[in-house]
Amino acid sequence: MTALARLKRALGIDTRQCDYTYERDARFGHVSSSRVAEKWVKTTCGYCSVGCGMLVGVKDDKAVAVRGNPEHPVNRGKLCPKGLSEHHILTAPGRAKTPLLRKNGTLTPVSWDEALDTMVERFAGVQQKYGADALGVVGTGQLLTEEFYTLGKLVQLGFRSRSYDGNTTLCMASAVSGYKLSFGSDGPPGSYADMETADVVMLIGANIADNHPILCHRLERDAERTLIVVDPRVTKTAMMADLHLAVKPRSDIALLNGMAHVLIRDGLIDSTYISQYTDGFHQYKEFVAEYTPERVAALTGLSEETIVRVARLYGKARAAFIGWTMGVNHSTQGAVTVAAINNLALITGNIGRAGASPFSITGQCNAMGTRESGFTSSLPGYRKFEKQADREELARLWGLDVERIPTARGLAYPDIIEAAVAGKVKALWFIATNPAVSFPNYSVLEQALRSVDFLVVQDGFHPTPTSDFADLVLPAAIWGEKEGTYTNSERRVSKVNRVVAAPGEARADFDIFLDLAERLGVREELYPGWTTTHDAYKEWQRVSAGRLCDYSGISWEQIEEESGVQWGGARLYEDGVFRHEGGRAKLYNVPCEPFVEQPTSEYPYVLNTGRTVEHWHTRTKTAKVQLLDTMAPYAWLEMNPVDARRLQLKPHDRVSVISRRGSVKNLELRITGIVAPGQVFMPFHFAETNSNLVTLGAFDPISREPNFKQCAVLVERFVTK
Ligand SMILES: Nc1nc2c(c(=O)[nH]1)N[C@H]1C(S)=C(S)[C@@H](COP(=O)(O)OP(=O)(O)OC[C@H]3O[C@@H](n4cnc5c(=O)[nH]c(N)nc54)[C@H](O)[C@@H]3O)O[C@H]1N2
Ligand SMILES: Nc1nc2c(c(=O)[nH]1)N[C@H]1C(S)=C(S)[C@@H](COP(=O)(O)OP(=O)(O)OC[C@H]3O[C@@H](n4cnc5c(=O)[nH]c(N)nc54)[C@H](O)[C@@H]3O)O[C@H]1N2
Ligand code: SF4
Ligand SMILES: [Mo]
Repeated sequence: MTALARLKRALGIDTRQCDYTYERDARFGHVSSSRVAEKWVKTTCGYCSVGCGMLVGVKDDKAVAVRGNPEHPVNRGKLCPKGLSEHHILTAPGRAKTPLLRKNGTLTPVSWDEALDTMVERFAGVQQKYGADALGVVGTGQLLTEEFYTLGKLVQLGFRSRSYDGNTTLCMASAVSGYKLSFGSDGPPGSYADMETADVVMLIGANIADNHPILCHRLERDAERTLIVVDPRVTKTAMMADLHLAVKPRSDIALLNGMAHVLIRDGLIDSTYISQYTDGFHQYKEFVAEYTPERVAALTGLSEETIVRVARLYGKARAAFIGWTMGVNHSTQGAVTVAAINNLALITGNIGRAGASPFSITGQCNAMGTRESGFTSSLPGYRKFEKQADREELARLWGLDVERIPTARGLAYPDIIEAAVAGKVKALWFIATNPAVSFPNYSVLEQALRSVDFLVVQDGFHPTPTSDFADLVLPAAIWGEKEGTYTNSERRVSKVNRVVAAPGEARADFDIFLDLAERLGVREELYPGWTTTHDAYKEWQRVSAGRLCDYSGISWEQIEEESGVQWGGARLYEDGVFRHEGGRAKLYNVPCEPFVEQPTSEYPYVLNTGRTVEHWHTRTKTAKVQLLDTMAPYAWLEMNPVDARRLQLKPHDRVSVISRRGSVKNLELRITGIVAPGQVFMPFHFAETNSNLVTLGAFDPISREPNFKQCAVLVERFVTK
């Protein structure tokens, strides 16, 4: 036994777990007794949608350590660097601790009473003058399900505004729309376990090694399984693959259609499944006939042999799994690319069986919770705004007049921003999102923030690049300071528990919402007798009963006992009954189109943006965790050696990235074969070198998701003036 293992055993720590705090201390030869926990609180990680179970060590009412929960079915005791250091976030500097109202140009501390009375009054003023939809509200995928459910009712039924959406439109909207197109409803059909069972796993635009690290354990090298990764970059995930397909940007649809062409040509389809459970095969077959390997090779940059080989691998698999993330969703063709993925699964019967699923890996810890309960792109419980029966059912469940329930979704996030610029939305309320860093084409966003009459930012931290613009800052409790549930990518509902008290006067978002309802005079009507998030959960159970996302049989107690319960069981659509009228899935003809802003001689490079393992989005949290921030303290630009040579640039040179919309100055250059010639990549995490100064305001016509992954840029040496 190693010294470290002995030390861990002496401290009562399971040696199979990797606990950063103790490992580091052990290396320095001492264990600080101030970090030895008195108790361990069971909870779920608050970063990504993998949804790892963890235990947070508490001493003297402070979070002092984190361990993976060995009993949790998702992570089996393991955690990634962000999870392992998550307790530090609960003592991080920079928290918002008191409400702040702008008075004579300065954000000034005020009481909660003054803050919320002012907010209700200013919103009412705007709505009386410009109409109910002049209030725009943008939520997040990072609250508790109980909070989303409460907020949706507050915005749509209390404030009566339909201009309501979430940062999830920057993220999962294309997956939601694609599932609706193919299957008639949102809802990822498979489970993580399917990645282990499948004999072919294809990941498209998903860099799980950086962004869902604990999922990598499902794909540990196995002679029985072929891992195919489709990504223009040689990511860490591509390096894990048996076959990496470095496709040209946005040629995924051509690849998928080309695979379908080969599958049909070579008889590798499941004709029984197609005829029993799908519509549209005849026209689809004619359509993909044009996607010959030769044509697809030209579109994707892959060889004809590779296209045929991948199609045959997929078609001959006993069970094949396709996972995707933002390399698919972040596109003006995101929703239809998802439909093209679903097409492949349907024609081969790779759905509703162990190992066989088209599977959108979600992003934020509770992106799923908001999709199901949020009241943004659909009514709670995946009900449809346009369906009379759905509205009537909800009205009955809520004891409300059916006229109160909107008959169509309101503006999506980018359209709320546009409406603010156009002077139609006159008040904005952002909850747990930081658009000044995360929204594309910053200059338009800034105009929106500056042109509204009243801007409220509700965040756990202040200042943030967005809260700097606010007229009112509401300080919120964050993960670790409140109780409720998150639902992960595989539909697993897990419990999130309170570890410590929120700092200063910060309050849980849930309590802020109820207080606002009280001031609006709708608390008893919308939330009868509610005091805790458990009350919200119990109502959500009743409202979701009988729906695809049915929580009615999943009690908090059961979730705690079983370390998470999947709604819908291990997989959906086992019976082949889909959610379209008539119960059949639909096949779509999806043409492959060039991306919106093609490179030119003036702007010759395609800029790709994304993530790195150490940081979370806009770094309001991870910049304050020293361990993470010292590993990746600033942004960089990846460029291929061929291009660097042409521009006479050397490694570590300082460069600027310039587009038609703006420029990012003074980035470190990394010269690397990770990116192909003609392409460059930068992370979007860093406010000080904000990639969204240059990105494009182009959105998917169906999902309204931004095209974050391709725009045309020029790269120049940065010179200090
Ligand atoms: N460490 C960390 N983990 C995270 C997050 C984080 O901020 N940090 N955020 C979470 C969230 S909200 C999300 S949504 C997920 C995102 O997880 P991912 O989607 O894995 O993250 P990205 O880096 O945005 O993009 C993934 C890949 O898409 C590729 N791509 C770009 N263009 C194309 C294309 O045309 N075709 C294909 N096939 N691929 C393309 C990029 O090269 C990139 O490697 O991560 C979650 N996990
Ligand atoms: N260029 C480019 N831009 C992108 C992307 C990209 O790949 N490229 N990815 C996009 C994607 S997929 C996403 S999901 C978005 C993410 O973009 P954002 O949503 O803007 O990112 P976060 O930094 O997670 O912002 C969450 C905010 O909520 C606060 N917060 C955390 N917990 C709580 C809480 O419990 N209550 C409250 N009230 N506040 C809380 C945090 O302090 C933080 O300020 O970025 C998008 N933007
Ligand atoms: S993989 Fe995701 S859920 Fe798991 S520890 Fe890391 S950030 Fe948390
Ligand atoms: Mo996301």
